[in-house]
Amino acid sequence: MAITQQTSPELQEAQQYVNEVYETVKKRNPGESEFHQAVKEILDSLTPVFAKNPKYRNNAILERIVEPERLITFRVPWVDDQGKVQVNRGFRVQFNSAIGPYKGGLRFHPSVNASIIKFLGFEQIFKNSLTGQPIGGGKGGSDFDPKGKSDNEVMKFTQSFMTELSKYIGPDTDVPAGDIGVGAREIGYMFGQYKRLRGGNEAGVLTGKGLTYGGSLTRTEATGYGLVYFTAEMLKTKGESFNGKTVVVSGSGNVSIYAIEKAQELGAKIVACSDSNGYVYDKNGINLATVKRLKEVERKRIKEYVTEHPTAEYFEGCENIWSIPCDIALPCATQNEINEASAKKLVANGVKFVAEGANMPSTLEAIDVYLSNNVYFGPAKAANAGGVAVSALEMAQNSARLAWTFEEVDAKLQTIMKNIYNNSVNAAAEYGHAGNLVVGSNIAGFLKVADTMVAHGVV
Ligand code: NDP
Ligand code: 2IT
Repeated sequence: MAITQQTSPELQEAQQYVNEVYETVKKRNPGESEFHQAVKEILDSLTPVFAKNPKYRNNAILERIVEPERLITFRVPWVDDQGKVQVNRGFRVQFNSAIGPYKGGLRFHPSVNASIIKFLGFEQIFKNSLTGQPIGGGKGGSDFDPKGKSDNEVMKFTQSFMTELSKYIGPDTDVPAGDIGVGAREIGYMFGQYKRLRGGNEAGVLTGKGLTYGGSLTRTEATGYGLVYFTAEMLKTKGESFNGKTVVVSGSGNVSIYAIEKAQELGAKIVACSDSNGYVYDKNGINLATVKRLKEVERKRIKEYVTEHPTAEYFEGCENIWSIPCDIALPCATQNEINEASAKKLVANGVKFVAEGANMPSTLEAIDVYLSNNVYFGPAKAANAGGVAVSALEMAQNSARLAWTFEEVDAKLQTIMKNIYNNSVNAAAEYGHAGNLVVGSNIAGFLKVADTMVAHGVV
């Protein structure tokens, strides 16, 4: 991504240094394209920091930060409903603990491998730093596919997964949560198994818990609401608001549903959402109650939506959702769901704002298309940080053994999203890239972790 213009010898030297580190990452982590992509985006953004502050280079912060403190992989054997033994692979990357316990979700999806877990864990370091909360970066998951599995099979798998994972986590060391394929049901089974193994009630070991056993109000809504709060700040900067805007939201899971809910509340019309099979276009505006029932209660496919809303249309495949004209695009499904061609379609149809609810949903080429076409772009690390921010608030409530109201947590979430936005805007301006939230959020997230690593010495 050609973010940095080489205008001074210091910048050129910094760019060369960053390129060398990036080449080493590629060599050390062969074939891990998603991890390479996440590292490239951040390293390019950090070039102005290295040009200005030699202390980070002198302390080899970059060389250290791209290497996980630890990557754990493990066998997850379980017995399916037919009595057959199944084997999945489990992961936990404990990437960086400079500013707090490792914190990050667990993803259950057949595509999960070391590259996916490392890209997510690496991004989480900077995202968590941006929240202003004391949390380090981690991520985990498995190539287990919850789709089509019975409740009993999901329970058997998650119990086996937790039996091994429990050796490495704890309220002050590493605190997992949900991500794709891991919601309230899975967190419940995992918490039950952890409690059984440990014999105590360490509420703060997982977040996203149910409200009856230490969960925080607003955590379910936090990522989607936070995304909309962040996007509202972007709109405000340009003298606009959600009111009357046409919005496309991809996905129909946790992040999408609550992004749709808050954007609708602010007066926007959401005309499309999707799942991994295809997308629904409803020119009258998506009926969220139907999506919630189909996805949260019945665990059905999004194509069922059109049987209840015959004026809506269903299209197989995900890519063409980005050819629907809109003012605001909120990708909330998965990594690399918007490529260069899709970004060009969005631009051709007049999109003005793109903000990422999913992690790394835009390819590097897609980001270049936004930046060079005056689309105001809110990158994932900043825009979707509301989920993990409220997870940190859940940990705080668990430590204090009390529970805040929905309004209290929601108010804190709004403040956090505003702070992330302002800190990103300010860092971008300070380092010569005014208006570029990719550069701004990467630098703002990096500095706090890097300064702490310098303070801690070579560890
Ligand atoms: P869910 O499992 O609740 O929903 C995921 C949604 O994305 C589903 O609609 C799913 O469709 C769709 N999807 C998943 N994989 C693909 C794929 N390969 N191609 C197309 N669509 C796909 O997960 P979340 O809503 O929690 O997560 C969505 C994104 O947000 C992820 O990138 C996650 O990392 C990120 N995120 C989540 C946070 C959270 O708090 N949950 C916090 C910050 C970011 P289907 O049902 O067909 O699989
Ligand atoms: O990507 C993410 O930030 C999450 N899946 C949420 C992590 C968390 O610990 O709440």
